[in-house]
Amino acid sequence: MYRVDVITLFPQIFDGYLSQSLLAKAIANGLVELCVHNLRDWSVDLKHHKIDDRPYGGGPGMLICVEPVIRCVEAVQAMGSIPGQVILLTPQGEQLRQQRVENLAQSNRLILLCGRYEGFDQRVTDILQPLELSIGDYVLNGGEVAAMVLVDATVRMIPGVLGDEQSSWDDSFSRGNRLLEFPQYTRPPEFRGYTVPDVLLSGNHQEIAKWRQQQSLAKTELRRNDLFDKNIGFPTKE
Ligand code: 6GU
Repeated sequence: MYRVDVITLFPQIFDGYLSQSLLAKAIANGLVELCVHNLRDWSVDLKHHKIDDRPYGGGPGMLICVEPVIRCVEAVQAMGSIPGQVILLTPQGEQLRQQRVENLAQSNRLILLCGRYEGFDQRVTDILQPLELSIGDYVLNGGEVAAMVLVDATVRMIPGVLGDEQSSWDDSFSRGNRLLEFPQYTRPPEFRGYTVPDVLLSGNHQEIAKWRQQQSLAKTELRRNDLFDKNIGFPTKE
């Protein structure tokens, strides 16, 4: 059983995502357990359930206080048999790539801390020493969407979640493949003058495989030449 805990100030954001088919099925099949926790429940301010405050030294925005976060993470860790890998979603983190996703899918428990842009008191990271992850070089209003991206990418790599296990390892960006995908077609053979390439209708499997490989290579070279030469977790070009 793979367990994911999400700590957020906006737990409702995850409702729709949790009922999404692949994840819902993985949960129903007992492969994954996903628990969402409201950080506000661990506020030390009993009256207003406040969890943020103004930064020392001044500046705009509010920071999430260290105490409710640590109390919450410790309580959530105690809910499972292992403490799990704590992950802080922040635009200042390591950019998420497939290699990291595959590595996280081999863990058994993740605890995802969703921040807001102004962020947390520095002592949250000092104490928890979380793995800090970002999903790209743009700013989101909070870590929730990034957490969903991480869960989505990770859960599909857990054995048994996808019908055909091979299919996740064949994807673009997977360890087994470093090329973009070739174009695919289904019926009808012609629509508004747009036709299916003849080779795909030829029945010649060797030629089809060759064509697909060429298409993948050409598309990757054109769109993502960086995949060939940057160290982003792919095997190097032959
Ligand atoms: Cl993880 N959080 C926020 N707030 N913005 C982001 C991000 C995370 N990753 C990219 N942008």
